[in-house]
Amino acid sequence: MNDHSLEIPGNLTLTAGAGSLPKILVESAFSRAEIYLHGAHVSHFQKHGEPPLLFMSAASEFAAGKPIRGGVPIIFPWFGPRDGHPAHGFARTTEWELIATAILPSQAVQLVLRLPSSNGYGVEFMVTVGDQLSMELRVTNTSEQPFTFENCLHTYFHIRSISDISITGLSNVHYHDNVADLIATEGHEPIRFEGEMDRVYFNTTATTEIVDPGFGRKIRIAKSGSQSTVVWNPWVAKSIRMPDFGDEEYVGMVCVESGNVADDELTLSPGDHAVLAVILSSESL
Ligand code: TA6
Repeated sequence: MNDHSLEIPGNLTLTAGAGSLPKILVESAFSRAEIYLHGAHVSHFQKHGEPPLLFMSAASEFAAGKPIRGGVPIIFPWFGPRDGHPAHGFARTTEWELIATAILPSQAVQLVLRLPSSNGYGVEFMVTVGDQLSMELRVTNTSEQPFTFENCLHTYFHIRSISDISITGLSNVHYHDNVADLIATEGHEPIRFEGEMDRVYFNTTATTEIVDPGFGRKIRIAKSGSQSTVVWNPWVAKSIRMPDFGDEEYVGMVCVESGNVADDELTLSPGDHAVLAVILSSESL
């Protein structure tokens, strides 16, 4: 367990969460959040008076070596499957260390977690909980060799109904469709869902928005240090195949993920660093 001296009474406390995994509870003037040391995983964020912004599966595991199904999984140092290794890398199933906490002049609560690593790179994750949820994943190459990696904040959003939402901001962007296994270009209309969707949009720094009439809100996903946006909903068949995800839970979630994956992978020279930043905000429709 981390040093309780980093706690901020009334704003940031360490407790035992699901599966007795160490969890950080954050209360800001605007919102509340929960972050597990397991995977430095933001599992909850909710502005006062709004529905939760993030989806969390009721069937999620909370156990050593297992990814949490929902919230914001940190995908590093690779995205997707890799023979003989866990899909989406090991950062999300590693126990991170809480190394700093602060209350900002804006009254937002900020915390920094570090990935214990001696593999020639340093990884820190800064979370700022206020009226918005800001996250920054900083990777530094501490070795003498170039370091190539993928990263992604694989965010699960809480929505009222997948059939009613639309996503804007990706018009005319090329993407790889992992369902149909083809390359295509997004049209001009907002993205809507009628089945499983698993698309990796390339070369895009665009801010995207989820328009959710069911909850009467628009969620904005602004990013920097990211060339890829992934849009995913498992729909029925894949939901049934996922043991840590309810068969019907696909209705109330959508993933809009920000990172650098596949052809957008990053290579750092010795001593260089890269910061992937995402700012999540919401407003009434
Ligand atoms: O982000 C889309 C994706 O790569 C999908 O293909 C699906 O596998 C999803 O991630 C979840 O992956 P996980 O390893 O968390 O089950």
